[in-house]
Amino acid sequence: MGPDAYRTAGLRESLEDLGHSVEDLGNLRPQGYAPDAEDNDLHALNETIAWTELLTETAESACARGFPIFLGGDHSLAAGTVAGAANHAKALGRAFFVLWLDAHSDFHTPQSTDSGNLHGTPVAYFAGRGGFEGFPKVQNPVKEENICMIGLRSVDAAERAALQDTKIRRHDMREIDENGIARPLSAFLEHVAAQNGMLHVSLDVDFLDPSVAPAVGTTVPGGATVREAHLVMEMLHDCELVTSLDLVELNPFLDERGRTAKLMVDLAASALGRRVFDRTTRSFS
Ligand code: 4U7
Ligand code: MN
Ligand code: MN
Ligand code: MN
Repeated sequence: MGPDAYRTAGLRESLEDLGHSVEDLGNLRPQGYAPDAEDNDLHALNETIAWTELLTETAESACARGFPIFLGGDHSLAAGTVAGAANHAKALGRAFFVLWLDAHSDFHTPQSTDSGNLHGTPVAYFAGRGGFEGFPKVQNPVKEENICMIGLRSVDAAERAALQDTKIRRHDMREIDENGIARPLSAFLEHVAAQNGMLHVSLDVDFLDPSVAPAVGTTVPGGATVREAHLVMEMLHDCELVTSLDLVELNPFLDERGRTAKLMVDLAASALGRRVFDRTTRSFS
């Protein structure tokens, strides 16, 4: 139901108001996957594998057509969208980067997850961690140092242990409270710009504080404010490095008169250029 909630909240109109031409490619649905084995502890394993295959192909071709915005749906979709966007960057000979805006690190493997929820695994998948039997092989794993997580406040012990051995950039809410959100983002964008990279942004609704974005199954208190989130999106537009975007984890059944969907649409509009006043500076340093 997520994609339709974004449509109802006026995603197309918001982007057209900014002068963009918008093509809605409609809803996807994978076909013909087998039922899961009885002894399997992972939720919707075969369906998620089928989604990953379909989305990897779809994302790669969509990246060649324009600036794709992938509407979820749960965050497991990023296994496919990021893998596909990475393939596209590789074909162009460009470096590829991911900004992960989320309360969670989503760095479980199918073996380490306690919940069996595959939406807690996509970063491990596209970073090339093993253990994803049955999933398509990741052709172009995203380099650890090219991944930046902002908004963290719920990281499971197994994820924390695995992340400790990586070069993934991690910024939790405490750091944002102390130093502001612009500082770690600027540092990462400098790094992307230095390599003339292509940047995929994955925005999980639960990056936001549940008081402003209640429509998500995995609320964690202490999230980003409306202004922190808009500032991130405004800086992302100004840097001119973003080439694809996920809007994920919206559950319209949990929304209050569409306000979470509307906020997510407004954030997408900020990322694509909406401003109150023109600014003369386009620098992010
Ligand atoms: B989301 C969790 F245990 N880590 O694995 C898990 F806390 O895409 C949550 O970021 C995963 O919303 C959340 O189930 C996945 C849990
Ligand atoms: Mn997530
Ligand atoms: Mn999350
Ligand atoms: Mn989730």
